[in-house]
Amino acid sequence: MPGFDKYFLMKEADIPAYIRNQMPDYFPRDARLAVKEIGDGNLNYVFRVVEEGTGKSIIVKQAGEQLRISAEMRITTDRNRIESEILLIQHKYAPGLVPKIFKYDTVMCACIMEDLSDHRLMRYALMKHEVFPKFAEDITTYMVNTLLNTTDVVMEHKAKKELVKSFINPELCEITEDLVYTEPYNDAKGRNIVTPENLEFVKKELYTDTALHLEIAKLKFDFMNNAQALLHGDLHTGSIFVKPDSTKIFDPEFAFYGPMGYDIGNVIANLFFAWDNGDAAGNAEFCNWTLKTAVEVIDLFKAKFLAEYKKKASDIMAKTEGFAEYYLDTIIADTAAGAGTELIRRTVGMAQVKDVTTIADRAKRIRAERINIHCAKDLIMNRAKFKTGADFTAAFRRAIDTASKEQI
Ligand code: SR1
Ligand code: MG
Repeated sequence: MPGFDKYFLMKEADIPAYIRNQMPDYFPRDARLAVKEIGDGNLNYVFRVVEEGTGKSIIVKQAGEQLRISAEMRITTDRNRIESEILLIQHKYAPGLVPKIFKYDTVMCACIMEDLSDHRLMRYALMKHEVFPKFAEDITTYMVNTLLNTTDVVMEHKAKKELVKSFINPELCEITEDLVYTEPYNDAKGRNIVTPENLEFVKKELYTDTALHLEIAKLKFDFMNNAQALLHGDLHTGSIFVKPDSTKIFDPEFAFYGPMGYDIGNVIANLFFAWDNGDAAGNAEFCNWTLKTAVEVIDLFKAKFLAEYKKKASDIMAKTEGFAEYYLDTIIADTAAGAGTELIRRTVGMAQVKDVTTIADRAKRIRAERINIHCAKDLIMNRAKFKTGADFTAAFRRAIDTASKEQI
């Protein structure tokens, strides 16, 4: 039996002994444990362990050295430490909105955490056109609390710099720098996935638009250099579990110090992907909910952020009259850009979203992709003009109008 004192990639059969090694008291000594690998992401292995008879359960998540999405891509297994440590911090700032971490193990690069199988992955629930009335409230509480509390506005500056240090995440950031801020505009590594019917459109709108390239270059360098807040770093609807009365945000292995609009923009873009799927199915009621929710996410974030800022700001200059509003304005502009870059990279890049890729009708899929790209360019090129939730959905509606007039 392995001693778990040297890293190896575990299989289902290794997990009962691993749990007994790490958490000997969690299950009775004679418990019969059923294990199933349930990982659905691009990177890691996730094992669900259930005690036969009682149904008591737990999750083991292990980082592999090779990525699931591509065996040629290798990234540090230290990402599991980053994920575990940020979840412990976020649990302090946003209790109830992240899974509980029981233990993490830097040898096997694995963490043991709360099983949230009574929740559903938000992307899949949205693809069934289910709505979650509490989502805007919960996600904005999570974002305001985890982001604002880790900035220089609130934190003592030397303590914040220590956090910046411990969340330096070069390899996962490089994935984002490549997949979000580079390849969608030039296919530099030949990894883009472009729907053939949209190839000419993508060449014109993305590969040869030099004004767009300049704005993306500015955003890429801001992403790499603006250590504003401790981000989740990959806040799409596949990183969120939901049930009607609960929201849990997980999988923050891309965490690092960056511009908070990156996280907020990801949430908005993924609501737009849900709209794409609902539109292709002709579900107007669901589509209205996605846009209403996008409006609420921006407007609630702004209101909660300002209220919390007034209570929590500790830096004497950050308390200068007008600074909070100025700072928030820059965050909303970054949010527009973050939504735009996510819309583009999930439409033409290597890592796409099932909301769009499962649209079976070709014409509807082409239309959805064009809506995303038109909206994205508006959000990026005019980012300083975006102030309210309604501004974001107005851009999306303009994109629908533009795409509807195009020949497909
Ligand atoms: C190579 S990893 C591809 C994507 O999956 C993750 O969830 C991130 O979004 C990353 O960009
Ligand atoms: Mg993930």
